[in-house]
Amino acid sequence: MRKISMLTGLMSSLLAAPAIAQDLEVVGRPHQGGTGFQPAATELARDLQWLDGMLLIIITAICVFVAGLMIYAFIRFNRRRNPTPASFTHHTPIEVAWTIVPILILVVIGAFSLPVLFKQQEIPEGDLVIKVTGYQWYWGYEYVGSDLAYDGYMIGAPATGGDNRFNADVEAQLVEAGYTADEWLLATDTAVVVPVGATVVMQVTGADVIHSWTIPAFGVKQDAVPGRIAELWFNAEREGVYFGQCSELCGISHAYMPITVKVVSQEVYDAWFAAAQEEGGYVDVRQFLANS
Ligand SMILES: [Cu+2]
Repeated sequence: MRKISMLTGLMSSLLAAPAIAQDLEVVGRPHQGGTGFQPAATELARDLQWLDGMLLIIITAICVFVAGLMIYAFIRFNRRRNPTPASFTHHTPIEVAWTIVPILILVVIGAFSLPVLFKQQEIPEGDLVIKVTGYQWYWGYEYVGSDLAYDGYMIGAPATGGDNRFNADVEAQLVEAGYTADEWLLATDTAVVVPVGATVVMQVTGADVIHSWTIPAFGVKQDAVPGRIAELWFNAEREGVYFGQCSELCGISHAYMPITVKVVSQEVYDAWFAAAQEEGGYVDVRQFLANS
């Protein structure tokens, strides 16, 4: 009997906190020595990565072909093997071929890349609209249609009591917030929190100079230009933590204004959003789940 109650107790505690943000897997982050893409978490990112792979095949074939022709010419037509060179200057069929073939290659590339570009640039109706403003050197977020607004600073930035350098205190703050020491320069004190499977539209602008908001695993990047609103959209398919960094040189602390996005289940998002609204600002997802 006791065993059963222990089991049910364990079960209910497991069920009560199935998605503690502490357990939110860090999905989108760079890796030491990594050369490939971060795992694609949106259709846009998958499309981009597929296109990259396809282009790599085409350019590799072209490089091999051109290098092969050159090696053949070096060997077949060097002064020793070919002491009296031909003296013609034009060869119409070859000239037509080397004009038409590259055009065809570009048309094929365009036929595959333009739809990918249009998919990024045609902004759908958002289930959630967030305005993001780049400042020297942090990001401000406003959940459009609500009062919820907060800023996101790098953990270790002056606003969090640091001086943009790594030290034991910064490490303690990172661990306290559920990150690891090597996520310094990526982790922020607040995060953009969005539901999984929702179409999120980001309205991107800058307050002082041009910044750029990006999440590589989502396949999105948009310049934040003062006086203009640009939009990007994504629909994250996987719960987790995703990192990005300001991608437009914006001043001395450009390297210290990263971006953190936490993708959570719709239920967690709804509860978090209500709590954050009540609180009048950002609520830490992990602490929120631990306390609820
Ligand atoms: Cu920047």
